[in-house]
Amino acid sequence: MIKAKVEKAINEQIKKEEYSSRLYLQMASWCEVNGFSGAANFLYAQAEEEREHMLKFIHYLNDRGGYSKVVELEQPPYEFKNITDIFEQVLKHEEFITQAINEVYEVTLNEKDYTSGNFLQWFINEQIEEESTMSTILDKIHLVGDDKAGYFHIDKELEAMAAARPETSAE
Ligand code: OFO
Repeated sequence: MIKAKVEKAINEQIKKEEYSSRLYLQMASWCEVNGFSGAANFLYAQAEEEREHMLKFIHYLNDRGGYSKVVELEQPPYEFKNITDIFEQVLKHEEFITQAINEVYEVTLNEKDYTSGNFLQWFINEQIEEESTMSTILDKIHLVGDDKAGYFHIDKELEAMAAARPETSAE
């Protein structure tokens, strides 16, 4: 049976992963209506991936004898200045998620729940990758220029990145 503190921490993380999914979904919708189909595809796929992360936590907690709960979520922002603004917010959010996962990991160590700690390793590695992807995208945006021509190029790049995305391994 999973310890109460670990169960609580994982339930809080389930909420954060679901929020991430909704945040990226909202951003994808903004990109879609503003003519950035590549960025939209990339963010729709990212929203899907976050949902997979949420499910991974849900199944794990239930399998360990806990009970996963889905709770009310706050409304994500829906007004954005431009693509730069969106990806700056994505990177900031991913940094927040990394911190949150580290905190869950700390709870597992304090509770001597090494199985859950081991489970969390996958997410720790995943966060390295996600932060690096988002900061590379931001670097490219700054490189091509934060103007219409630059956004046109970056949208093409994001289209290619969305098409080349590996299938999510968060089963
Ligand atoms: Fe973007 O990360 Fe989930 O965990």
